[in-house]
Amino acid sequence: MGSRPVSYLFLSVILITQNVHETKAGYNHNVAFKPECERRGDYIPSKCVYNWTIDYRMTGVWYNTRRNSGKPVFKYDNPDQYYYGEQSNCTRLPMSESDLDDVIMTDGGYRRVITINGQFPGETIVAYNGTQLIISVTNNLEEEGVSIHWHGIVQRNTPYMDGVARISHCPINPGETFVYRFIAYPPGTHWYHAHLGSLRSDGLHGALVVIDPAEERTKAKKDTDVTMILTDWFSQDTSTIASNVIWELERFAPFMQTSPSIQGSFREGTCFYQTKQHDGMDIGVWPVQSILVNGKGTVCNATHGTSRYNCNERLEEFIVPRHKKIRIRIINAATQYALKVSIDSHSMTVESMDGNAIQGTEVLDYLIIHTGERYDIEVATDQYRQTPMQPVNDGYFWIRVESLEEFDQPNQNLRNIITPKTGWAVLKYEGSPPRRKPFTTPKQCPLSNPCEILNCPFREYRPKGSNYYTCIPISRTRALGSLIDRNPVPMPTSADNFQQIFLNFHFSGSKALRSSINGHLFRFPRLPPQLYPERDTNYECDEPCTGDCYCSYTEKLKLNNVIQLVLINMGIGQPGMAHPVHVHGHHFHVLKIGYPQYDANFRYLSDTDDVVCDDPFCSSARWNDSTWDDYRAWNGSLRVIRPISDINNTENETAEPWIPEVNAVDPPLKDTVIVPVGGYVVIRFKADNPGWWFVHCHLEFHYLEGMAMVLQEGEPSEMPPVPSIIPKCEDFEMSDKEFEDVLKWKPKVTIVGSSKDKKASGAALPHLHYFLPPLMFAVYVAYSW
Ligand SMILES: *[C@@H]1O[C@H](CO)[C@@H](O)[C@H](O)[C@H]1NC(C)=O
Ligand SMILES: *[C@@H]1O[C@H](CO)[C@@H](O)[C@H](O)[C@H]1NC(C)=O
Ligand SMILES: *[C@@H]1O[C@H](CO)[C@@H](O)[C@H](O)[C@H]1NC(C)=O
Ligand SMILES: *[C@@H]1O[C@H](CO)[C@@H](O)[C@H](O)[C@H]1NC(C)=O
Ligand SMILES: *[C@@H]1O[C@H](CO)[C@@H](O)[C@H](O)[C@H]1NC(C)=O
Ligand SMILES: *[C@@H]1O[C@H](CO)[C@@H](O)[C@H](O)[C@H]1NC(C)=O
Ligand SMILES: *[C@@H]1O[C@H](CO)[C@@H](O)[C@H](O)[C@H]1NC(C)=O
Ligand SMILES: *[C@@H]1O[C@H](CO)[C@@H](O)[C@H](O)[C@H]1NC(C)=O
Ligand SMILES: [Cu+2]
Repeated sequence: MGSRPVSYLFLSVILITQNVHETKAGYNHNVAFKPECERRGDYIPSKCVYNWTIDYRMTGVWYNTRRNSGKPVFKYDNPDQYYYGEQSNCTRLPMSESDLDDVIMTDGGYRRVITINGQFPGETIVAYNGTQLIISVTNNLEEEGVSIHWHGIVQRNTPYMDGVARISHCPINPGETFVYRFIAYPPGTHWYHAHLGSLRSDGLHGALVVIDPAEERTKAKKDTDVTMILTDWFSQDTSTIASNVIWELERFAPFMQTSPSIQGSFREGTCFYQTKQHDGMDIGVWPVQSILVNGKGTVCNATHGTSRYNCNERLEEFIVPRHKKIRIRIINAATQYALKVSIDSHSMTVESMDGNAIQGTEVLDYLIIHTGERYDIEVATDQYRQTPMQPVNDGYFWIRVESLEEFDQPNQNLRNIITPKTGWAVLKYEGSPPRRKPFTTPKQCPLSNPCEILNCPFREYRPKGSNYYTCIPISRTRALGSLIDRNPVPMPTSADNFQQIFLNFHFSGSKALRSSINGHLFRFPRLPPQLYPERDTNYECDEPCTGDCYCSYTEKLKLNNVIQLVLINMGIGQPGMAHPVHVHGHHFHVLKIGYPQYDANFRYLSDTDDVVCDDPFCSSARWNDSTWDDYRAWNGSLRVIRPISDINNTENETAEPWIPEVNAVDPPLKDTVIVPVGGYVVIRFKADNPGWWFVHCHLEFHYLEGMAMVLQEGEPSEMPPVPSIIPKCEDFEMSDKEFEDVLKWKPKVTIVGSSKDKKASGAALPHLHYFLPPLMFAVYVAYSW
C-alpha cells in the first residue's frame, strides 16, 4: 500500500433526502445539534410534529419516487465506478458520487430494508427536554404490524405510548396511522426502534436526542455534535434468521466468509462454530456479515487499501474542526453483537451513558457498547503525527468498530484466535486534503501504559501479544452530582417499602436450552395489559417454575416502593452469553456489578459465590449471605463509614452491614446494562411510574425466543387512564346462535319510488372526507433527481 492519493474514495457527508422535508433537519449528523423546532430567546417550543411513513426499500437501489421507479446500482468494468441500470432501455450509466448519496448502500449488498420516509437509519429527532413530541406513524407495509418504542424516554403518564406492541398498545396494522404523543424527557442521547418481532434489526431505528436547554448556555455545548449509530448487518431478513436459529441452522449460515455477491443460500460444508469472547463465553448466534456505521460499511477490509469489485467503500466520514473538543453520541442498534469502538491516535472521555451524565474523568482507549446502550464521548481533535504513512496535515483517522470475537469453537482450549469482525468509519479533520483514506494503525497498549476499556462483559482482559488492557466496569463510574441531586438513590426506610427481586437471564429448559428469565419463556398476554388494566390478560405461569414455563411472566411492584432488581446470569446451560438487559419506563441506578470466578487467563470458571441457586437452572436465587437481604445493608452511605482500607475488618459487620463495592451514593444511571456470565448486577429505582413495563434482553434473538417479562407497576386503579379512543385488539369468535342469526338476515326489499326510502338513503350518505383525518394519507417523500 503506497501513499498514492486514493481518488476513488470520495466520501460525501451530505445525506439522503436532507432537503426533501421542510419540517425537519433530516438525518443530519454533522452539525451541532439544533432541535427541529427552534426556540427564540427563552421560548421553548411546546410541540414538535413529525410525519413518518414506514416502507420497504431495497439496499443498493437508486429510487425515483416521482416516477415510481428504482435503478439498481453496481460496479462493472472499473472497481472505482458505480453504475445504475436504466430500465427504460436496459443500459448502464455511470453514477456520480452525489447521486450515490441518495442510495441506501449498507455494505454494498442487496436486501430488503424497512425504512422511515425512505431512510435507513431513520432521521435523527432532536428536541428540547419537556417538549411534546407528536409523531405520526403510517404503516405502509403489506403484511407486518408496526410499533415504535422510544428507548430512554420514561413515558410518565403515557405508558400506552411506550410502543411495545402487545404490551403497551396494539400493533399498527398495515394501512393504519398511529400518532404517538409524549414528552421528550429525560434529556440525553436516546433512540427509537420498532418493538414488534424483529423489524428493528431490518432497519426501523434511529436516534432521538433530548437536549437540556440549560446545557446550551454552558460550555457543555459542543461545536460539533454528531450521532454514530452502529449495527451488525446480514444479507437476510432478521425474521428468516430468527426462524433458522430455532432449528439450529446457524451451522450452515449462508454467507460465511463470502462476499455479498454469493450470498443467499446454504452451502454444503460451510459450518459456523459459534465464536467466543475473552472469557470463553458465546457471542452472536449467527455470524455477522458486516458492521455498519450510520448505515454504511463494507464486507471487505477497508484498511487494506485495494479497491475491488465486490467492496463497497462508501464509508461514513465525520468531518470535524481541528483543535476542538467534539462530541460523538454512539448508539448500538445491533441485532446481537457487542461492539468495541476506538479511534486511532485518539483517546476519549465518556460524558454520559444512556443519556445520564457521569463525572467525565475516565480517559479511555476503547469503549464496549452493547445493543441498546448509548455513550456520549468527548474527543479532542489535536492529534498530528508526522510519519511516512501519516504526513503532516493529513488529518484522517480510522474509527474502528470491532466485535468481541476471539476464539472459535473447534479448538476447545480456546487457543484458536480469530480476527474480529470489523466496521470502519473515518474521522477527518477540516482542511485536510480531499479524498484520502486514513493510514493510521490500531492502538498500542504497552505494559507501561495499558489501554483502558470501559464496559467489558467480563472482569478483565489478559495481555495479548505486547498489548495490555484494563477493564473499567461501568459500576466504577460516578454520576454527575447535579444528576444525583435530581435523581437521588432511593433509600428504603423500612423493610415494607423495599422489594428485592432476583431475575435470572439465562438459557433453560429440559428439551432444549431456550432464552428465559427465571426459567420462564415469555409468551405475550392475550391482549395488551396496558389497554385492559382490569382484565386478566396473562397466560398464567406454573409456580414454582423450574425452567420450562411458557407464560406471560409478570412481577408486581407496589407503587412507591424502592425496587432492587438483582439481575443474574447463572445456572447450568453454560457456556452462556452476557445479556444486555433493558428495563422500560425507568432509568435505574447501578449499585454493583458482581463477577464470576475466572482462571489465570480470565476464562470463566464458575458462577459467583455471592448468589445461591435453589435449583440447577437457577430459576430462583437468593444472597449467600442472608444479611444482604436487609434493606439497610444496601445503604450506600455506609460505604463512606467503612473505607476500603478497612475491608477485612468484620468486627461491626452485623451492626453495620457492609457489602463490598456497592455504591449507593453516586452510582451511574442507565436503562440498559450488561449482565456478565456467572455474575450479577444490582439495580435500583423507585416505583413511581405506574404502568406495564417490559423488561428484556436486548439481543434480538433472545427477546424473540422468550427472554422477556413484564413489571406491573401499581394496581390498575393507580394507573394513568388510557384514552378511550385508543384502538383495541381483541380475539373474536361467533357462537352457533350468533351465526344462525347471521344466516337469517335478508336484504331489504326496496320499493322503487318510495319517498321514505329516498330520504333514508340520502341520510345514509355521509360526507366521507370529513371523517378521514389528513393523517390517513400516506406521505411519500419526493426525491429530486
Ligand atoms: C403529514 O404529511 C401530509 C402530506 O405531506 C400532510 O397532509 C399532513 O398534514 C401531515 N401531517 C402532519 C401531522 O404533519
Ligand atoms: C438509455 O436511456 C437513457 C435515459 O433516458 C439515456 O440517457 C441513454 O442515452 C439511453 N441509452 C441508449 C443506448 O439508448
Ligand atoms: C426536563 O423536563 C421535565 C419536565 O418534563 C422537568 O421536570 C425537568 O426539570 C427538566 N429538566 C431536566 C434537566 O430534567
Ligand atoms: C486488514 O488488513 C490489514 C493489512 O493486511 C491487516 O493487518 C488487518 O489485520 C486486517 N484487519 C481485519 C479486521 O481483517
Ligand atoms: C443510611 O445511612 C445514613 C448514614 O449513616 C443514615 O443517615 C440513614 O438513616 C441510613 N438510612 C437507612 C434507611 O438506614
Ligand atoms: C457462600 O459463601 C461461602 C463463603 O464465601 C462459600 O464458601 C460458599 O461456597 C458460598 N456458597 C455458594 C453456594 O456459593
Ligand atoms: C484483606 O485480606 C486479604 C486476605 O487475607 C488480603 O489479601 C488483603 O490484602 C487484605 N486487604 C486489606 C485492605 O488489608
Ligand atoms: C465498632 O463500633 C463501635 C461502636 O460504634 C466503634 O466504637 C468501634 O470503633 C467500631 N470498630 C471498628 C473496628 O470499626
Ligand atoms: Cu440475551
